[in-house]
Amino acid sequence: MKIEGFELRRVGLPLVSPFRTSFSTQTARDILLVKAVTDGAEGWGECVTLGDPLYSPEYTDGAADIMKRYFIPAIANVTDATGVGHALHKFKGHPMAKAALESAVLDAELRAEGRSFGRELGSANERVPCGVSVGIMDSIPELLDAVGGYIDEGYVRIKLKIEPGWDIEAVRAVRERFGDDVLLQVDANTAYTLRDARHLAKLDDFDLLLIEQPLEEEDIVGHADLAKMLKTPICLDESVTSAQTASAAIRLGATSVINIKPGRVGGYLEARKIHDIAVAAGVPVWCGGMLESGIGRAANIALASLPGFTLPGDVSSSSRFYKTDITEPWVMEDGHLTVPTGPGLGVTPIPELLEEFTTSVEWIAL
Ligand code: OSB
Ligand code: MG
Repeated sequence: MKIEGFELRRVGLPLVSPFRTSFSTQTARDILLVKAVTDGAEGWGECVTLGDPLYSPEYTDGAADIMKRYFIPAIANVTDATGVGHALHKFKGHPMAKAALESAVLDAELRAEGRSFGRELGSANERVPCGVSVGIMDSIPELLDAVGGYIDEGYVRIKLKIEPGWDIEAVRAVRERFGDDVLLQVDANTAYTLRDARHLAKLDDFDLLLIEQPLEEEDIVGHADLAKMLKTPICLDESVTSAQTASAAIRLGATSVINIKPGRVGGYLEARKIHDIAVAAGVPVWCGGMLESGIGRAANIALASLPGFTLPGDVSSSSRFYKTDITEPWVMEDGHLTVPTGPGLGVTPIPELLEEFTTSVEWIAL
């Protein structure tokens, strides 16, 4: 396969409601879409960076810059998706930018060969269960309304974003209203320190599936210490940036569940590696999300259908975040989404919608 060039396109999508986490409040998504044009087929990748470096060090303008300045020139002679990772390995960091390019090339390769993402990655299920990530709200009644709405829609697992001042009482209120059968977990996005261990141990009363990333990204040993003080299982998100850090975190006892986000670890091929390592270690995994459009969502659904993904992921309907998606919308049925089986991602942007939401386009010829 010969790569002829890449189109970098920015797409602005308003969110259906503000999404507040311990690190920011988002009201819209400024998506960087990558299209690989090859002599075989075209392929799509979604760069999952946020606009500001508040979740991880990457941010969208920086990702576009490094793609143009370093990554795209470095993959000019690459002939398949595995070659992308090899050619970019020497460059430090920027996993989300690397992942977007690799995904676009992988999609082009698979479309040209008529194979699906799911088949390529090792899909074991035709459908995946859907979880939903619920932002921090202004009040408990507002939270209960939101959670009730998601449960009515059929989501099989609820994740509450937490931060100091919005944690124990929020969880207690949701348990009291919706009962003990709801699969419930929390995500702190690094908002606590080890000094909060006794406070966080109060979550042990609520039979949570897990607490996601309570401490700082670099603090693997702190998470291992915290794990000894909590009954609630610890699940790392931000800290797991590669198969290597995943192995280290498992070995140190810092994580007993892993959130696999393909962008955060440099792509779907590295994500599969982490899945394989976790399965070998008996560690359950689930697929994280980054408010993806229909493009990134398609790939995540395929990944989430691998056998080790035994917990519901942050894999939701398009309508969770967007009134209008740029692909055919992903619609949950009976709490599940169906894994796409068409060539590559199995979906493409709808040209009129893509046009409508595009804010800029650049073509980089190779
Ligand atoms: O920590 O999982 C996270 C969104 C942006 C950045 C970080 C996170 C999230 C989510 C949303 O929780 C998950 C989704 O896309 O459904
Ligand atoms: Mg998280």
